[in-house]
Amino acid sequence: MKIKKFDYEKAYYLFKKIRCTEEKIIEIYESNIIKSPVHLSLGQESIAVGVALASEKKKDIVFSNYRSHAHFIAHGGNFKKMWAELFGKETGLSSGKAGSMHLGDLGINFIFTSAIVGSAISQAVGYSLALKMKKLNSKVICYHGEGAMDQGTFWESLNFSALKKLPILFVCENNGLAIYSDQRKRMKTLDICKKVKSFGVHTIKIKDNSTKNIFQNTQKALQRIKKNGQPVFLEISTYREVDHVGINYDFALGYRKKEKQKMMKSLNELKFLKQNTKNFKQIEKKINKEISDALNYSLKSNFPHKKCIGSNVTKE
Ligand SMILES: Cc1ncc(C[n+]2csc(CCOP(=O)(O)OP(=O)(O)O)c2C)c(N)n1
Repeated sequence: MKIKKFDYEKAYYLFKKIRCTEEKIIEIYESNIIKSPVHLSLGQESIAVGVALASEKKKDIVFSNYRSHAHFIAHGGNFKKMWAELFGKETGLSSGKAGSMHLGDLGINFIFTSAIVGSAISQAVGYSLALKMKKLNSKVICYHGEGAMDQGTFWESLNFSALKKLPILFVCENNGLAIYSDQRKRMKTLDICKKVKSFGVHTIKIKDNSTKNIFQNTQKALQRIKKNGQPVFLEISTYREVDHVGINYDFALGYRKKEKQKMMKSLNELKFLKQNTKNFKQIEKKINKEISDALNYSLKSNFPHKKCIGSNVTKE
């Protein structure tokens, strides 16, 4: 695996594209043009960007979950088709029948996601077993929340990956919340890495929101996997800015306080990346064009014909 240098321009481009995409979703959501619930990644972008930049595009296999816009964009999924999928159009990733919670693009090995918490973890481990058995020189990257670790399947899968020495990177995005339930109300032991280590898996914990730090640690983790073919677990502390599902702030619900410093983390990181990017104006222009092209494409596309509902047929 070639050692890569952190590329500020690429990081700014991806980070800004994720934020602009989700801000556009918020802007138009009330018009009902988006046909599915959305789980936004605002606040968590640095993880997707750092991990994706360190990964080997089209070689690594990516498993994500219903909160996948950031992962999908950072790993280079088909952007127009993603938008068309949100609009429920036949040109979408799943012909408009799956929506935001089920994104996927096999062209970049981004496996279709699911709303069932933790379901992708055992699939990801299974995929890494197949890679090993077929002696394919590739790795699996599996994004999940700390809430998914409340599922037994996580621990069974982790144990199996350690036992069989599988080439898989677990990326735990720890935002401390499972819907409205705080990690402290769900776990007796909060030290996630300590628990994972006891299964014989190497762990790396990242507490800050630095895209560069996440990139460097992911690169280290992937090199380690490549060298000794054993799983690595990355836990990254992060912050979810808006409601679990939907576009609104949820502080009025009273289960968490609005913490200004945490709310600003992502925007401060974006500012930092911009300060280190010479061509930021060109990049912003490019992103605006990509978004307006994707919106036009999706608006002009047709809804799937009703004969196609409930079948694999995508065209009438
Ligand atoms: C098997 C299953 N149990 C419960 C749910 C309801 N549910 C949806 S999201 C969620 C919280 C998951 O939290 P986490 O894994 O930390 O991810 P985050 O939403 O914070 O990104 C739960 C319990 C579900 N979708 N699937």
